[in-house]
Amino acid sequence: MRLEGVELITVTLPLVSPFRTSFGTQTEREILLVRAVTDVGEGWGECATLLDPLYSSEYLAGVLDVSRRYLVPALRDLAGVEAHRVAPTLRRFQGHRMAKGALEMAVLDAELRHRGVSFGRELGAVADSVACGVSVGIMDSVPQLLDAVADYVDQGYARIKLKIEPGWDVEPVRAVRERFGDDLLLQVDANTAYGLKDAPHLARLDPFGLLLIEQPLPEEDVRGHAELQRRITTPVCLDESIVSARSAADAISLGACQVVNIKPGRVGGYLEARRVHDVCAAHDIPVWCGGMLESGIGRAANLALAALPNFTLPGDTSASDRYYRTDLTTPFTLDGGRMAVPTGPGLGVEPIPELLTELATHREWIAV
Ligand code: OSB
Ligand code: MG
Repeated sequence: MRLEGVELITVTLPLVSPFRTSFGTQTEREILLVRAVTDVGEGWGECATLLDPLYSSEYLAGVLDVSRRYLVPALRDLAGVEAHRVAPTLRRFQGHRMAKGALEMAVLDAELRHRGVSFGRELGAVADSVACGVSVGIMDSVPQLLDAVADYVDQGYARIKLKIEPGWDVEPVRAVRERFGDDLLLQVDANTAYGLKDAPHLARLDPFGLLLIEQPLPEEDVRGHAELQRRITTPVCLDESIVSARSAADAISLGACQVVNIKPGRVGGYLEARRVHDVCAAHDIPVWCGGMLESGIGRAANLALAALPNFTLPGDTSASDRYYRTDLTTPFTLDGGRMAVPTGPGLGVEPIPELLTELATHREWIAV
């Protein structure tokens, strides 16, 4: 397969409601799509990066810069481009996993479409649908939160994740438990907002029977998570700290997590995400698929990944209408709390061309 060039396309989509986390409030999503053009056809990727470096060190303008300056040119050295050669070829450039992952995804999509194989089949999916959860942002008041959760529960979401931060943790969790009962699958995500000094406070979440607490401490504080886990009974789950299969193995060996959130962009792509899955499975550590407010392009691939056998907890793979009034693909919908894994070649979906023409804020062709 020969790579002829890559188009980087940005699209700004308004979110149906503001999404507040401990690191900021988003009212829209600047989506970066990658279109790989090869001699055997096209493929699509979606980059996980946010606009600003608040969740990870990557940011949209940085991804565009490193892609045009280093990553895409490096793929010129490949005689034949194959998805499994992309990560090794880009390895000498440090970091920039989300940028690399999006390129690999686009090349993989092109390759799989050509071979007539779906992402799910290629990655090792064992289910044709997956249970879906939803990530609920920090709200201005508890009544407002309860209304939002009630709406998601009515829609059938199989699990609720509450974003927390100091000042918005025990009370919202208590209120949701009181209103919806102990059977609701419930978990929280702090996005690094606490310190080890907060262990006694976080232990106050213990009585609520949460599935897990996600990334309470800073990204690099893996040992801190291990220490915290000795002081609280809620299982610790890592998100930001897990950047590769190796870092997952290290965190598990240290006792820093009992559960892992796998986001393909954060670990450099779907092929590494599968290795994270395999490492966790070998250690009996359950995983679930995180989300980065993706459009239907990223969602399609995330659903394929979430169908692997060790994805035993519902993920943040929510329906299109939880994020956007108009998705870039045919919308994904919930059916009994589950979503179908796409079965067509490659991702099984593509961006609606007229929507891209109408909504693209930047289009850049990089010839190879
Ligand atoms: O920490 O999981 C996170 C969104 C953006 C950045 C980080 C996170 C999130 C979410 C939303 O929680 C997940 C989704 O529904 O896509
Ligand atoms: Mg998270």
